Amino acid sequence: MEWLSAYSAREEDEAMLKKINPRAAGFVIFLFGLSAHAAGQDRLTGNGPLSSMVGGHETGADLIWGLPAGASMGVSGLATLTYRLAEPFTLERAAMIDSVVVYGYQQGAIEGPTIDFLGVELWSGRPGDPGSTRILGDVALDALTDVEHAGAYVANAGVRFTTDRPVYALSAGGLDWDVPAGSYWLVWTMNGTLDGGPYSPYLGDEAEPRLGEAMQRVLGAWRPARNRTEGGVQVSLPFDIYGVAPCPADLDGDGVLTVFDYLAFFNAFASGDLAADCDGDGTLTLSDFQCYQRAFLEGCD
Ligand SMILES: [Ca+2]
Ligand SMILES: [Ca+2]
Repeated sequence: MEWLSAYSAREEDEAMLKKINPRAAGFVIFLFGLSAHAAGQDRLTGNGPLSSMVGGHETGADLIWGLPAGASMGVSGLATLTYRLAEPFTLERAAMIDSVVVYGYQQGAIEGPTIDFLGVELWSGRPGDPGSTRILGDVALDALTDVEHAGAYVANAGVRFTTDRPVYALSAGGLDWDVPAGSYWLVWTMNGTLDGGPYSPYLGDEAEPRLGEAMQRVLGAWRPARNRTEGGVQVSLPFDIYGVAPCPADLDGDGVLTVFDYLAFFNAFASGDLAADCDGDGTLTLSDFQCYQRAFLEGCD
């Protein structure tokens, strides 16, 4: 199967895809299906990628800038001041959410992680809106089960060498949140042992932040999470949600797997619809064909 690995790079995937007509793509799916292996926890949804400057730091780590120059580098989620952060997400299919991962940093955490508390909740709508309520979880309870360096540093715009703001991936595991398909909001709050923050970095490229819908609760009131304390733009915060969808390949939602699910996948892929982003990396590549074929073969739990 050496020829398969030759097509592992994303650019090559895309170059190859341009040459594939739908009939040939079906054949490719068949071939890739043979090499599929069973998957465990799937990334159900999320926001990202965490860094668009992969390897952009002088150490070779990934880089995240506060943008534009002079803006805040992150958004505070400090639990002791009852700050909270929130991001919306949609589940296309019913799922059991096992864990959520959010990202945080504190300036000066050069000897290891200093964030030691993570509270998470699932909300029915945008926090602060009339009718939006907490469904599951409790931000007052510590749900932090794992802290890992995310391989990225936050820095001021244009700076590539500072290492005093390492970004940590904060996991809240073992949630067992059983939720139907629908739209939700993830709410979280953090504490750390250093002064200042913890802050969540926000998404962006080398020039500007990615506009988003993130919310921040400050002094008891929800407001848009922004890249400046005063003014600025509403940003987008990185997070990942992992779990198991009992019938992940059922794209038309009728509860069984048929050729129409394949057609739905092809149509979504052909039209650039991220419903076909089976591996959840935010782009449509050959990897998504492999992922979908695997999901189809695994069927419904
Ligand atoms: Ca179906
Ligand atoms: Ca993908």
